[in-house]
Amino acid sequence: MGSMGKMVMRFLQKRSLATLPSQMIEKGQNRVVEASLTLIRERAKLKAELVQALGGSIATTCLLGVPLGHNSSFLQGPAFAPPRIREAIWCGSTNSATEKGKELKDSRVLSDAGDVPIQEMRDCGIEDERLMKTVSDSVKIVMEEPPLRPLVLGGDHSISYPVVKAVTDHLGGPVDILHLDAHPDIYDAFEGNKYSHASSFARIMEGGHARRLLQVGIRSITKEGREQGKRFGVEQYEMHSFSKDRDFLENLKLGEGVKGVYISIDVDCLDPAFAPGVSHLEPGGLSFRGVMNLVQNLQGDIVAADVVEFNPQRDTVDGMTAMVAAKLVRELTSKMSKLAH
Ligand SMILES: [Mn+2]
Repeated sequence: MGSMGKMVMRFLQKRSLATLPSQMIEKGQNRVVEASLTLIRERAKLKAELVQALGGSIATTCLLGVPLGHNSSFLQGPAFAPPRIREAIWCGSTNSATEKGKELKDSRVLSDAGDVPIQEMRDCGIEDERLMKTVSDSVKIVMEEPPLRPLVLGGDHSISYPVVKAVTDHLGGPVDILHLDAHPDIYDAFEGNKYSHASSFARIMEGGHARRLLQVGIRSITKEGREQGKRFGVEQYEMHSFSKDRDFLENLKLGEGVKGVYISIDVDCLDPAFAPGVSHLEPGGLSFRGVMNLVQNLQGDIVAADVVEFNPQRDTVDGMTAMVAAKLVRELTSKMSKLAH
């Protein structure tokens, strides 16, 4: 939808709500937020209890869907991604073992707390500031149930800010972030939106949530992107020099002396040949195996992660990019989850 379309929608939304007394709206909004958080809390509790009943684990990956697409500057399809990714994870065309032998059907390896009901909240007029806070609260709720560690399914990239904020608030200090993306997403604000998917890492760096931010796969960056990168001390690894940086990037050691490592994967870090189902097609990207090498060889304690910007509305008819996003999730799960034995 164009920005004019968005403005008309917001006007209509506001007008229909304007016929209700503001107290009533506020009460309704509080109830919807409470109900959303309660559902995620109960699911997370149940899943953590199941892990304990099965003998426990050191770390269990827990999916949390955030179907939010309206902070995208172009297409909003990522709002529809979480169910498509889940479907592809459990698709019968492949087995449920990860490359290095973890069994995804083992609930101590992979768990699921469901989706944050973004559209339901927007339907009752909840604005971005509260929406983002509810995303943060949902992530915290999952982390309050050890050994669960959140792996968030986006959504557009704007969700990484409230997710990283929740993770570092919960752990009590910053993390190192490995950010794979064609874009640095570090504009101070994009088209006036400070919550834009192109600004999430500006908010993360301003908030002091990352000690180190490594951006890999970058090949669409403006002057402002580079200046903001310098301003925040971001380590930007651009694709034009990837062959030179490759050895270093495929042997990363991160998270020591801080609260751990956060991995944020924008599916458009991949070359469109590997992942056509994204909003911003940017040639010259990483191969799927390139991403696997980065992630699988990384040394560090991964406390949380996200996979964002898969746009099912741009995917091929056979859902190729859904499988790609699902495999990223499967292999991140393999990396994050730790069984006791
Ligand atoms: Mn991107």
